[in-house]
Amino acid sequence: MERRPKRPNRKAEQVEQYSRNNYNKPLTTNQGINIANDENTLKAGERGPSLLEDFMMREKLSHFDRERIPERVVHARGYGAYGTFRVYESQKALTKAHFLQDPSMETPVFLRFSEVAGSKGAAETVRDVRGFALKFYTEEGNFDLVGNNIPVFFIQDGVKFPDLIHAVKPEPNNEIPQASTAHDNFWDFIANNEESAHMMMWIMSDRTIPRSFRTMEGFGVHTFRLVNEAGKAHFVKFHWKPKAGLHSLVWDESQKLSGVDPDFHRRDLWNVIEAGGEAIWELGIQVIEEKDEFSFDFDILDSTKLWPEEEIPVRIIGEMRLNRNVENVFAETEQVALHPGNIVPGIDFTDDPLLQTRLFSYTDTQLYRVGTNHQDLPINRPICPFHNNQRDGAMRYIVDKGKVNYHKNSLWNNTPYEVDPNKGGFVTYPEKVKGVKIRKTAQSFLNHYSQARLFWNSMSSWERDHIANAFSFELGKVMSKSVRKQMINQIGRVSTELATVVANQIGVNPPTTTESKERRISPALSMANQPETVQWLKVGVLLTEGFDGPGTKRVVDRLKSEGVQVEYLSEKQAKVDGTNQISFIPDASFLTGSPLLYDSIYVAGGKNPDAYSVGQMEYFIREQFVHYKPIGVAKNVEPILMKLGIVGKEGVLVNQNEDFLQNYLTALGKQRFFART
Ligand code: HDE
Repeated sequence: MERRPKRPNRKAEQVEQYSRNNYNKPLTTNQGINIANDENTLKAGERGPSLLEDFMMREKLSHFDRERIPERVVHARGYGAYGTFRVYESQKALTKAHFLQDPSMETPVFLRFSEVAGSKGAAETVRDVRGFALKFYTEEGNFDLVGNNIPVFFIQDGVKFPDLIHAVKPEPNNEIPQASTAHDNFWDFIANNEESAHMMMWIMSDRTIPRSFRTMEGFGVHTFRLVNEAGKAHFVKFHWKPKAGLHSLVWDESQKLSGVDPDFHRRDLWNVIEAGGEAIWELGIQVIEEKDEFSFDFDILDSTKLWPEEEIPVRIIGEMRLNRNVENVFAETEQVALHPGNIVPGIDFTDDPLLQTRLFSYTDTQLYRVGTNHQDLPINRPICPFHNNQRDGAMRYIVDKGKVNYHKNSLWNNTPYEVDPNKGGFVTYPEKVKGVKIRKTAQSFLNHYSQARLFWNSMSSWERDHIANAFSFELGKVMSKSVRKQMINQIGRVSTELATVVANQIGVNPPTTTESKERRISPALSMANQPETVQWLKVGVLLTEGFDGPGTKRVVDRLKSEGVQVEYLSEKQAKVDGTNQISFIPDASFLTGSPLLYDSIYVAGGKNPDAYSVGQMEYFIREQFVHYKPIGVAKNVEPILMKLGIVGKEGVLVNQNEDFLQNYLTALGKQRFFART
């Protein structure tokens, strides 16, 4: 086969060719003229007026005036990083996709995470679905897997997407609320579009307030096809399983974090990568044989349904590691043009009506948002050569040589030539289609409540509490009494118990609808019981003058040796001295730091701390406690625990014996103690 040569890190090398380093260079105009004075416009006399002939000022300002491109109509707030993907073993039996054949081959990737509803500058920890959009730069061209952190979607047919998004976004008359679904229009849409029932359960779960991009699952959502060399196809769903486990914030924390650090998620990813770490996911696939297309009690082409993992197991087939930050967020993350229609030989679409519409929308939006030649930009270029007769257009970058720009031709021996399918030319899977032209939802798409109920059945008790609270918050913000009532009836079709709790909370009558009869559970849907890991968790160590030097150092050293990120906090950002000549320089003061920024705190305290410091230690401990986080304190800080009435509570540990360090690490690994409720 005419496979292209293997070259790892080709994307990094490619982007480097287009990169520029301005450090220690003379300041020039875009025409290369050295600039002698960048602080004053050219004026007639010292006190003006300014002169139009000032080409330096004109160039600088008119470029500035055009610095923005339209933000994405959805997923405007996003953050990306580069990495690599490697398959564990050849998937030859399922697909001929080149990047899924050879375990020794690393395929460069770029991943953009995003929040759907908010504008480009919205806070990151809001309750929202997260985008999980990946570009694989394969040797056979770009494959984009543009997914979300939730496996199902609100609607079944893409023609309803503008309605959904209009309803989600701030209301048009007053542009309120920003980056939040807690308003009338959104819940009016949900109440009146029954197909959203399953998704509504997911978005009210903790999945929509992730702790970190690194602790989210990713899903391709749609059913795709994998096609092997012999032309045999299988239906497939793609899953990304985070190595750091699946973890979320709690609602109170996520709301406060929106103020304390609106960049909480990007800061986390950036810092971990800058510190030499990696964000790691495994790629899993669920596979269904073509002959089994109709063997399930849901339609496999319906994007509001998942394939229960207990019924159709997820096979882990590879690993992705994000390990390189971008150099320039605009040039790379903002201009990246992701598109679920970018596929490579061995992968193909299905008739999922949501996917089919997306195939139109993404090219269209990139043409508007980035421009005709968006594919030429460094972030979007394939790493393999690409040749065709497409020419010109705004901002054409490639200089195509020669006089032939059409197919077929004889002057250039009919090149660029079509590639034989046996040598890598893309052939669409020859799916048989037949039917009358019709605008209608398939009968098999009409059961909207079984899987919504399956999700509810599969939740642990604390997850159920969080869902009930989330509904109560969101619907409590709905002004229209009619929409509130409609929503209670809608939730009532999933669970009478849930609807009744929420109804009680928001002051409307219990549901009059009947709940789904589905009684199955799918343990894979619950976030409880995650593998315990402490790597990259962030612990804040609170110190005041005269803290126990050796004891604190022992704790810090052990945490660091386990891969925990440690930061010191104190009253001021100046050196704090402990006993035995041990001192630390705080990373933050009580003023610039916040308990919300840490997965746990260790309060070392000090000798006779002043009232302000004691108050701050109390505040940090209380916030950590109500957010269910593990807390470690030195023996002399125990009185604060007593005052707060939390001595001996789960995950609250005092450094008073040999076992403390191990117990504290175990508590850190558990991350949250929801039993405290
Ligand atoms: Fe998108 N979506 N979408 N979407 N989507 C966009 O493309 C659209 C859908 C998703 O980081 C837009 O470049 C339609 C499902 C992500 O750059 C736009 C429909 C899923 C991103 C668009 C859907 C997604 C987008 C806006 C219904 C999960 C961000 C800017 C048929 C599988 C990608 C852009 C990035 C972005 C249209 C539904 C995920 C307008 C019409 C389902 C992660 O083209």
